[in-house]
Order: sequence, then C-alpha cells, then structure tokens
Amino acid sequence: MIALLILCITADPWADASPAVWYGPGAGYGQAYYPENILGPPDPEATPTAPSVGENNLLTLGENGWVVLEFTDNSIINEPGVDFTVFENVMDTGSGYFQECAFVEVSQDGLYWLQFPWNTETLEGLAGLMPTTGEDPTNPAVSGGDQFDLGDLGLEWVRFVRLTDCGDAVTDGGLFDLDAVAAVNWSTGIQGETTPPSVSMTSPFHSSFILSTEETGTLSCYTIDGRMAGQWQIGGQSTSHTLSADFLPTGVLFFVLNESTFSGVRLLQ
Ligand SMILES: [Ca+2]
Ligand SMILES: [Ca+2]
Ligand SMILES: [Ca+2]
Ligand SMILES: [Ca+2]
Repeated sequence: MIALLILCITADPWADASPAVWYGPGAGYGQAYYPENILGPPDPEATPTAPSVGENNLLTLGENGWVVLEFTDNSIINEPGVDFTVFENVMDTGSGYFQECAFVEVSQDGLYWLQFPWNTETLEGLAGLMPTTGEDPTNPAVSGGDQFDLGDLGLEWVRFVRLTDCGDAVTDGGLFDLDAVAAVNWSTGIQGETTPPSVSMTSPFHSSFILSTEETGTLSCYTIDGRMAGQWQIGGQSTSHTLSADFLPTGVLFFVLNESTFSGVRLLQ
C-alpha cells in the first residue's frame, strides 16, 4: 500500500516577511521579537480600551524609523473598497484616541513606492489613527485599524507595504508601534513579473525636466503631505517631453502619470 502525502500549502491574508527595517531614535521595544511580532494577524486580545501591549505583539519604529512588510504567499489586490488594514495599538481613552502615526506606502517590487496622500489637519491617510477591535481583521466593517484602498493610487495589486514613523511631521502621541498588516482583498500566490516603470524622468529640481514615456495623459506631482504641487498634460507625437518645474517645492515629491500607471517616483533633493 502506498501512502500518499498530500502537502496543502495554504496562503494567508497576513504579511509574511520583513525584508528591511531601519530603527529611529527611541526604538528598541519589540526588537527581540522582530519580525514575528509584526507578521501574522494582529493581537486577537486587543480592544479599543485595552489595546495590544507586549513586545511579542508590537514593534516600535522610533522617530522617522521605517519597516517593510512583504507578502510572499499572497498579493493584496484592488477590489471595490478597502483592500488592506494596518493595525497599531491605538487606545480609546474615553476622551479621544491616543494616536501615534506612520506614513503608508505600497509597492509591487519593493523598489518603486507610492505613498497614500494624507491630510495635515485630520491626519486621514496615515496609519495609527483607529483602534483595533479584536474582531475579524480581514473584515473592515468590524476590524477597526487604518484602512487603505489601492484604487486611490491607481494600483491593481501590491506585495509590499512600508510604514514610516511620522517623526515631527505631525502632532501625535509619540512613536508608532506596528502590530500587523492584514490583506482584505487578496489572491493566493504572487502576481507575475513586476511591471517595469514605463516612465523615465530627469531630476525635477532644475527649472525644467524631461519626461520620457509613450503614454499620454496627466502627470501629477504631490508633496509628502499629499498636496498637489504641479500637473502637466502629456501628449502629442513625441515621447520626450520637456516640462517646466521651477515652481515645484523642494523636498520629497512623488509623481503619478495617469491614475492607472504604476510609475511612482520619489526624489530627494
Ligand atoms: Ca500572507
Ligand atoms: Ca502606540
Ligand atoms: Ca480597493
Ligand atoms: Ca503583532
């Protein structure tokens, strides 16, 4: 009799690996348990008034610190509504939420990143705003946490999420403590070859820059806090476009050509 061993390899909606981390000042909490403490589901014991504690559940990034999460057995995909949720140990104090915030970026290949725009007054668009309920982390109707829609960035799928402590960029409670990232809409396995960027661009920190692409549409430029800094119409016969840039602010900028084009570029001066 021949026994057949059937290996069932199942995918899960949680982040599976952390290929990169950089700790800022004030970090330390949870490092002994990294990366397991930020992979898998959020702390099931967490509630809004008794949020997650414990270094086996949480990783503090430190001022301006960042961490990359990778999905290796599944991809987050864009379906109607929320596609993934970030869980921090936000606390409902009774008079409001104790919030420690992070910027949220996503990537298909871990090289090119797009950041979710955020509002400097409401902080909407950051992670670290909403408490974890302890209910099903993959159901945004009940899970709590901070919820993101890939459609807002024109992306159909991603495999990487990067969280960066906001440092002094916002007024919040302190240092961001990551619990978990859960996919809401996801497919098993990973997507095919990464789509290479279809756009190349010279530095925009001169009075003009050159954009090379065969696409037509609208090129938009955003500052790190989500404000639109510039917009150009791209079209005509030529694939090389010289665009005026002398009005752009300095600092971190990112560019989106059309809503559906994965071509985000972050440039530091
Ligand atoms: Ca997974
Ligand atoms: Ca916290
Ligand atoms: Ca979506
Ligand atoms: Ca955790």
